[in-house]
Amino acid sequence: MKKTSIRLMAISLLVILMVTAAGCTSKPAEQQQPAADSGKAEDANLKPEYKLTMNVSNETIWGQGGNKFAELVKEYTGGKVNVKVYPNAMLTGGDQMRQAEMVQSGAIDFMVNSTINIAPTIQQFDAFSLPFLFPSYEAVDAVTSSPAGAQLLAEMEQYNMVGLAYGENGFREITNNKHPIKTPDDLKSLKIRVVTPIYIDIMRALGANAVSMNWGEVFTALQQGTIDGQENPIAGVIIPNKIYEVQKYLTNWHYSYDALVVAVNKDVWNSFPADIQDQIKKAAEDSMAWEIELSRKSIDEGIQLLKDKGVEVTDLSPEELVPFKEKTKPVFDKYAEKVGKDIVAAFEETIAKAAK
Ligand code: X2X
Repeated sequence: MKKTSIRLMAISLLVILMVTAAGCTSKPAEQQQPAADSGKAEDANLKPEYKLTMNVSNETIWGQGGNKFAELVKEYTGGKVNVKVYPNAMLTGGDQMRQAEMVQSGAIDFMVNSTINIAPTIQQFDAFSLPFLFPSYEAVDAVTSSPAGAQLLAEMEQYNMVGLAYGENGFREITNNKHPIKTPDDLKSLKIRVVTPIYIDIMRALGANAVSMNWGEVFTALQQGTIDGQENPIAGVIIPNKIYEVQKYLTNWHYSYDALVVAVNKDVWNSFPADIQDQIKKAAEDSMAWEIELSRKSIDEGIQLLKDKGVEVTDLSPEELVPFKEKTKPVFDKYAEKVGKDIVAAFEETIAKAAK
């Protein structure tokens, strides 16, 4: 072996020894933390961006609420937590029922999601969808601010999520392109798009032909006549999505209420120091209070706009609603069983008290 090769080998060996030795002299943990601007070591755990999913566009009232939440999180945390809003269920490729599941797994950090879309993951949330359960906004508010409402949010922890606040998608009204709906008979054989099993059962109980479809496909399906109708809140969803361009008739029947929930993956939540948790919780509460107010104050204006656009609006009296309630009662009972009778009883009790 030549002298130069031996010298090279010796140098390599020395370099290896030096690198290994450097690796072994580890510094104390706190010295390894990158210096955070704020000087708080715990903030170093924050991610540069947190993903938030919602099913609808930024223009909907729900969408505006989601964006308000992101804005307030930034403001209240002094810019430390940056939530990026992904609308139109784009993070789940339009699959609206998978959003909650992805927050559960941690693939998505936050959601502003409706109880309809959460129910496939946490069945108890079907409690909100029970047909004709809520007679008024007062009843809704009584429930969301009741111990039973809080218990449902707390239930999310069993599914690796933390529920932060309720918002509002709204009372769901039905639209179609064939004729006014005044009695259950008018629904016979109409092809109505819905989302989850409880709604499929409700529509079938009323004689309609129910079709489950992701929201992102609904406008085109209505336009092309693949379906005759759909049901959604007027101000929150129907107007911002210009559903009036492809639907001639709307019936105000308030048959089902859809709440929103702001929630976060539990591991993400636990990664936040207590002060940031408080700020995020407050951002959820304040943004949703703002969103609920906007949703309600836009209804009258929304109905007027529909009429101006040529939609025939039908209001049903309490008497006219009776046959709809009767026909859907078996569906109510079936899902009350699935949801848990305790929750439903607590909801009903709260609603009865609110009516007094
Ligand atoms: O898909 C719907 O109908 C919508 C937009 O209301 C929900 O996400 C439940």
